[in-house]
Amino acid sequence: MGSLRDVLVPDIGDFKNIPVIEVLVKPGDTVKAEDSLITLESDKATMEVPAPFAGVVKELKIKPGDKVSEGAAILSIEISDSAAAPATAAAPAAPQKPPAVPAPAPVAQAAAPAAATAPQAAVPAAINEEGFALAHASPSVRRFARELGVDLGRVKGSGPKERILKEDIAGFVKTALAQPAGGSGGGAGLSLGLPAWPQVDFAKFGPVENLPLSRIKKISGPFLHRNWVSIPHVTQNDEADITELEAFRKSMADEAQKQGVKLTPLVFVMKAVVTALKGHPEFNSSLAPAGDALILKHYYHIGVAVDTPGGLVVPVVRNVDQKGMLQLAKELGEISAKARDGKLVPADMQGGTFSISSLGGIGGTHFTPIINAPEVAILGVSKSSMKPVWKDGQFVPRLMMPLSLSYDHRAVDGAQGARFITKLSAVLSDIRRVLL
Ligand code: CAO
Repeated sequence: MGSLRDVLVPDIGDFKNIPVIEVLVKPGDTVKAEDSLITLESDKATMEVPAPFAGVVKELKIKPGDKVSEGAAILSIEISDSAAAPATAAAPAAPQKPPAVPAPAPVAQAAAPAAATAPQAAVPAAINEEGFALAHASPSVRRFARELGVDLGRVKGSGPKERILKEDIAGFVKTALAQPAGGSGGGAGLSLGLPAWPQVDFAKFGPVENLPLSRIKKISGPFLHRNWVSIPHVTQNDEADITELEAFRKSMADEAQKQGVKLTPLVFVMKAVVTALKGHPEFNSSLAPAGDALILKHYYHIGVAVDTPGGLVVPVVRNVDQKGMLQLAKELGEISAKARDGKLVPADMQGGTFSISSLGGIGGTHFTPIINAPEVAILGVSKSSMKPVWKDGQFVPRLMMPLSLSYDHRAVDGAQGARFITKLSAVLSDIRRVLL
């Protein structure tokens, strides 16, 4: 049987009646000298009271919310007789400074310079020191955050006055780990060093309603996010003069209809894209896993973004180079109907080498399509409109189709991007070029 000793609140400077915000131990816990026992928090600082000696916690004499000053008994610790030093054997009856109490470590809560935070070993690069220093958290919570490499500046506190608790850090890490690669919102912040996602109670500002994301959106969102943040996109815009093409398309409409297909501008764009890809094979490629080579593909499978009631899907039309316009129109009609009916199987969406996203049937001018990895480029098509174009010394009305080419700058240089879109425009301006 060892001896019981009270641990008292040590000299904490001029502070009096400081609230206890955390009790970090419970009866039965074995503590080592300098292990944190409780956390006190004044208006200006948060500090932890460490154990002055090792032993087993017997009885707590305070609870969170109590207010304490120097000399107040915090808890009693049983020290084994062999461990007790003769000079400190008797527990003081009256408040006094406990023997050999290490000074509590205050942590400033505002405007603290980064260097004010104590433990600096192995700080993960993603931690923003300034945000970490300013975060409202006790030293033990700070230590815990350091151990896990969590930037406190990005954790929302659920304690009183939004103080960050251990559970908040655990929750933050769990959320981040639950994110697919790249994550979303706050999760991505963990790996990208971004500030936490704003947590706003929108209902405070007006009526709101919760609309769950569709299954497709839930699945595709993280992939879109990954592609957007991990591929250095460049979007090159242009306008193709499709006046002649449109005249030809309209002249073919009846014939197409007789065959039960709808010959839309997109079919011509698909064919023109393949001609441009053949002249610029790096656009029909993927980066090798090591990032040191392009895998050029000698087949032309074009993914087409289809807007369905459930969300966006990208089925693939295969061997576009080997098919005529009417055949492509038929396949496009079939695959987009299958997509809208929610009947696509994974194989329908695999093996694409380049994608097209056409919003031409809806409207808008240019937009930035997101590359469909592991492809390296995607073409966005917007709604054609009549425009005055300067030609042969005068303005003439021409039907112009807006094009937006996003490409992965790791795989394709800007000059190549400009050449590709110029070639594509030229082919669309004179569709006979697909024959060359
Ligand atoms: N300029 C002007 N009109 C165009 C056009 C363009 N660039 N592209 C199509 N049109 C016209 C068509 O000629 C058709 O006109 P009519 O009804 O008068 O014949 C109309 O727009 C509708 O075309 P469509 O949508 O039926 O056919 P499509 O071949 O152009 O496109 C498909 C097929 C499946 C790609 C399309 O229906 C679709 O889903 N588009 C949306 C794709 C999308 O959401 N992309 C965004 C991805 S990023 O979130």
